[in-house]
Amino acid sequence: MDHLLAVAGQFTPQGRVIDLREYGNGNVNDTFLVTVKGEAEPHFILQRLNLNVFRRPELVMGNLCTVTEHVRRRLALAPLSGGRRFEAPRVLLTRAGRDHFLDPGGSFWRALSFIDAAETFDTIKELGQAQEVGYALGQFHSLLSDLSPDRLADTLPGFHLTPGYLRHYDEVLARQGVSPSPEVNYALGFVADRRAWASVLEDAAAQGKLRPRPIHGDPKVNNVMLDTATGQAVAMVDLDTVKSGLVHYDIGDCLRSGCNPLGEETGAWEMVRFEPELCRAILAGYLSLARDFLTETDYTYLYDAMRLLAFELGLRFFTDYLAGNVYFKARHPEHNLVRALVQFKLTESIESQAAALTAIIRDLR
Ligand code: GN1
Ligand code: MG
Repeated sequence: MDHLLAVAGQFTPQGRVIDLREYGNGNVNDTFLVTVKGEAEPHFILQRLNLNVFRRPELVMGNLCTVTEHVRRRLALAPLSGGRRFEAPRVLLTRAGRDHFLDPGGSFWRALSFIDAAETFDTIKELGQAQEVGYALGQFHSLLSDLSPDRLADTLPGFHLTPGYLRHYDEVLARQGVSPSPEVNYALGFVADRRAWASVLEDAAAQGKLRPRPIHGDPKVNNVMLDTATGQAVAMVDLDTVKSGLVHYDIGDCLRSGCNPLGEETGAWEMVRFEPELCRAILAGYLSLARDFLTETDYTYLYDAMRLLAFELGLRFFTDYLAGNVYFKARHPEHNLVRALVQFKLTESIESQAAALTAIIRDLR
C-alpha cells in the first residue's frame, strides 16, 4: 500500500494522496481510484499497464495522447448541440513532467483525469441506456472520423484479427493438448464448426470492401461513462486499445457486450442469450451519428461483426484457458473456460436470430 501511495504521489505535484482503492474490474491492467487533497480535482485514475499484453507501453501513451487531444480539439471547435456533455480523459504528468512513471520493480504506471459525476455499468438495464451506449460509440467514432488512422501506432499487433487467434489456438492445442470434459468438447466442436467463416471481416478488408479507421478496440458496456443525473453518455474510457482497425470490431464488441443481459461474467452460461431489442436500441444510438460516415458495404457486414466478435472473444478466452490462463486475469482455474462458454452461447443466440437481426439493421439504415 505504501508503494502504491508513493506511486500515486508522483502524479500529484501539488496535492497529498489521502485515499487509494481498486477500481473497476479490468481483465488486463490494474486500476485504482486516487483521492487527493490540495488539487483542483479531488480524484484521478492510476493504472499499472500489463506489460505482458502491452509490450510497447510508450506507443500506448502516444496513441492515448493523440486521440484524447484530437477529441478535445474537436469538441472545443464545435461543442455538442443541446449543451450535451462529452469528454475525453486527460493524461496526467508526473513531477518530472513525464506521461508515465517506471517504478524500481519495472512496473509502468500512468494516470488519467477522472470523469466526474458519471458512472459505469457492467450490463445494460433498459433501452434508454442501450441507446446511450450506442450513442457514445457513435460519438467517439464520429469525433475521430477526421483523424488519419496512420497517425496511430499498432500497439497490439493482431488485435481483433480472428484468423490469427485461430492460429494461436491451434498452436496451443498442439502444444498442451486438453483434458476432455463435456464443456471442453462443446467448445472444441464450436470452434471447429466456425473456422471457415472466421476470416469474414479480414477477407472483406483484404478485398478493399472495408477500410481501417481509428477505433476504440474495447468498447464494452462498462467502458462507457453515463452521467449520474441524466443517464446521458459522457465519455468512452479505457483507451489503451485505440489504434487503426475496422469499426466493425468496435460495433461487434459493443453489441456482444451490451446485448447480453446476464453479463460476460455470469456462471449461468447455459442461460445466456442475445437480446435483439437491446441491439436495436444500441444500433439506433450508434447510427444517429454513424450514418454520416458508414458506407453501404459497412452495413453489409454489421451482422457478421456482432456474430464474429462474440465468437472471437469466446475463442480468446478458451485459448487462454487451454494455455493455463496466461493473458486474462482469472479468479479460478476454470474462469476463462466459463467466460468462453458465455460467449459461445451468445454467438449461438445471435445465429439463431440471424433473420431478425438482419431485419433490424435493414430497418435502421
Ligand atoms: C479485456 O482489460 P479489459 O477488461 O478492459 C480485453 C478485451 C476484451 C475484454 C473482455 C487488451 O479488456 O479485448 O474484450 O477483456 N483487452 C485486451 O472483458 O485484450
Ligand atoms: Mg480494456
